[in-house]
Amino acid sequence: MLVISERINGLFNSVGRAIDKRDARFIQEHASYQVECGAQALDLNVGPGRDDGPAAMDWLVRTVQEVVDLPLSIDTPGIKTMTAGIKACRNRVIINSTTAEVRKMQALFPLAKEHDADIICLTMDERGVPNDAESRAEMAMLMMTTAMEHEVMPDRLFLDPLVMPIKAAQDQVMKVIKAMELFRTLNDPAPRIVVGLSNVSNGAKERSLLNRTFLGMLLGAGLSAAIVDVQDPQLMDVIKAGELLRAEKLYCDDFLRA
Ligand code: THG
Repeated sequence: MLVISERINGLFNSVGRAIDKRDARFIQEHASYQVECGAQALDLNVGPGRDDGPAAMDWLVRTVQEVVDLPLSIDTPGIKTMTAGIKACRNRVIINSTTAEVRKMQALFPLAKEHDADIICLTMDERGVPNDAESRAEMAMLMMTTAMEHEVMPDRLFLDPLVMPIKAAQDQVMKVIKAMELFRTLNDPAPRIVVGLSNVSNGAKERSLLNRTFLGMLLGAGLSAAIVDVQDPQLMDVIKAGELLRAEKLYCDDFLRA
């Protein structure tokens, strides 16, 4: 499973402040720490509601890639901010993300093609996130076919069924699992699937417990990648155990340290 760190995100106050002050040292230490914790890619998000989005993302990408060689997941809904991030990026790029909105697909699939990037496809459109699994699968299919029209092959996509907070939408949690089952029938080999795991526990108590329990369920349903809190050691242990149970890693008694 591809482990993507969620932590280089302006939503976190310390990171938001560091981006505002262009504090390269803070960001670089924080980014290196994500790698030490086991991150295999870093999600970069400058945070919502800033008027310097493209400049901030350009700076963030340049600053992080001075110390980290991993793929960078450029996380923004803004097409200008996305373009600035991709242009600055010498590491491998994951575009996070397009939606099923025509305007976004027309802008972002050509960028994915041009920069040989992976791209995350959120199963939502201008009307928002559908509240059933079938509509999510329909949108996934639309994004897969539109991507192919732009010569972006299915193996470059990650489908994202959009995890909702259990506190606000408890009935949506199992629909994500259902959507994943449908996604896996859309292509052969099955499309890759990614989630933002911590969404599920947003505003809830016992966040780590909810996150890691849900992660176990998602691993059983065929998850390929996840944006997670790599600074949570118990969560990272669930990933290691899950990789063994899915026979992606060879069993040994010392598997937590191996
Ligand atoms: N899918 C994709 N990308 C995503 C998401 C997704 N990117 C963003 C998000 N969801 C995944 N990343 C996070 C990052 C932080 C939190 C949750 C998901 C989080 N942050 C604290 C909070 O809001 O309570 C921040 C507060 C703090 O601790 O300072 O929970 O679904 N493709």
